Amino acid sequence: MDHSERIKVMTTGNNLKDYEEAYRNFDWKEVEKVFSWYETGKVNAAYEAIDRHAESDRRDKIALYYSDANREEQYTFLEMKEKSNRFGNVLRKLGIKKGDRVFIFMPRSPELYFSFLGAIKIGAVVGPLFEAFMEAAVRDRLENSEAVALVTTPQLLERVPVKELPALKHIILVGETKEDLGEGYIDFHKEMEAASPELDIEWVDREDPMLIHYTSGSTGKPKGVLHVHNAMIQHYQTGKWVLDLQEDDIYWCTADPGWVTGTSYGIFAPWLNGVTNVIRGGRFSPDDWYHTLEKYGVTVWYSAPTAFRMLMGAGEEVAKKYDLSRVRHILSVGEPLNPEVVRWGLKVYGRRIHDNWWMTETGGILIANYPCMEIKPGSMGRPFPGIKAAILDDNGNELPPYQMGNLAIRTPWPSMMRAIWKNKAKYDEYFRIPGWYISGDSAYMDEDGYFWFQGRLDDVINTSGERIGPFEVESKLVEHPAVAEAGVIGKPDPVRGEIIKAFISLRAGYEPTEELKKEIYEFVKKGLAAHAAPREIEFKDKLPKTRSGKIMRRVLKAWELGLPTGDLSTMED
Ligand code: 6R9
Repeated sequence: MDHSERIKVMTTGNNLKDYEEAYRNFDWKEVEKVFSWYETGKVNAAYEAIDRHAESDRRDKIALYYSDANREEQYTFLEMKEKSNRFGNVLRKLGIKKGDRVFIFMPRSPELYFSFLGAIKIGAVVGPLFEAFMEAAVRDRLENSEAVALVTTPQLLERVPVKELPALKHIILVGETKEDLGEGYIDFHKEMEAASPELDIEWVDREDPMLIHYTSGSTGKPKGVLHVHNAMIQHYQTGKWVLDLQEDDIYWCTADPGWVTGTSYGIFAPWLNGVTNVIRGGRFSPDDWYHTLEKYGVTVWYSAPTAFRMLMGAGEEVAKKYDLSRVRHILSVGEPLNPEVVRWGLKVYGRRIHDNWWMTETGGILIANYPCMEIKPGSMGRPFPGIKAAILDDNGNELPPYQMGNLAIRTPWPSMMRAIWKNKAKYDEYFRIPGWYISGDSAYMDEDGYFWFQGRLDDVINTSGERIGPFEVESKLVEHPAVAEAGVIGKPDPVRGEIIKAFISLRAGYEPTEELKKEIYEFVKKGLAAHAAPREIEFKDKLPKTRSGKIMRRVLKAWELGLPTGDLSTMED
């Protein structure tokens, strides 16, 4: 059986054997043959995602349906090619070249996607940032990456401390500005109009950098996870076998490109597969989302447990108001997907929600429930063909079924991160057991080879699918004049997965009042990001600490959950 036939086998029918056969016979090299660069040796992921289709029968096919409260637009593959070409030329005119970091800090809009693709086309390294970030978060990321250009809006510019960022030379503003901002500021629309729709693509090496996503660890500042053009191999194939993308699909991934899901599966997977992609801007509301599904006739829908739980919370009646009959396949990532949500989805949407597992660092889906197999609600599924997953003990020994340990992946795979920006030591930590990538998640495998998530092994908090490093929040908290010390944990929450809870000891002279809690909450919200602000605050006279002075978040968590505190031998008196 050749490779393309196997593709068919994975996506249709309902047969575990299809998966097992694909798993046995799979070879990433076969996937490469889909792309022109297999023959030319010249690669550019944005070319493969857009131009390849614009130069084929798909040229007039809708690539992007964009809408928000004020806009409703559509673009064909040919139009996407020309728009991104124009933006590539805008950057080139500024002298931006291969390897330069170009960051994008703005809400979802067609301009965001033109910028993203255009920057990649000239070989720049793109860094997308959530619009929710406040000044400190923006500064850390632009500083660490030494970004030379930033695409943003006049409104968000207030949160960019331009004077503190010597490397940042160009700011491209999308939207009207009241006054002329002077040197270094460029008007996006004016420049786009003046630019040519033809572009000499920067052909790069498959291992050349393409994308940085910042993500949180348990200590220190956020880490810049670097991905290369080669990742598209994985985006393409997981798009076929996990998202089940087919020619006539209307696909909607609800994630923002500030999150890796919004790039790997909000940009690359659908477009590499030549599929029509829906982008809905604005905030979540059940009516808005169901309306979006109905209006575009979405067939494949990729979202996250938090959203599904909120939809469940809104009730069946809301869903019943809309025609969701076109939806064929539903997927979820980001946190554990509760079996209850899967059952509810089956009842209300008539479809099972397919959970899958991966991380910013892995670049693409590694473990999934496939459309060709029965899913086990509560399980993340089985490894993607070409991927070996295992549960290891701390010495790197593979553990038998049902034993909990480190969820690990055999290295390498196409979309694996290639570096943590300017932090080799952090990068190496993931690969401390030779031949393996250590995820930081704990899990077990059952006798059928399905993986079951158990928890994070570090203190990283997962609130509404977003990774928050407790250290970043604690650092912000102690900037508040009333806060002496702070320890931050994730507290289980039925809708958000976890919420951020802060334990705070106050400086002398401050009273532990409700007003102060509100004030501290607002302080973090304004200084860092709304999603990083502690929804719960508890004042303590003293925080549990190790003798070396580290706040013992594990003890705070045990207190919170009423669990035994475990080994306290390292705790100070
Ligand atoms: C894509 C993405 C990664 C962390 C990961 C794990 C958690 C992701 C999950 C899941 C349980 C799933 N996670 N998928 N936990 N079941 N299906 O989410 O990337 O933001 O880097 O988060 O999210 O803890 O280690 P990222």
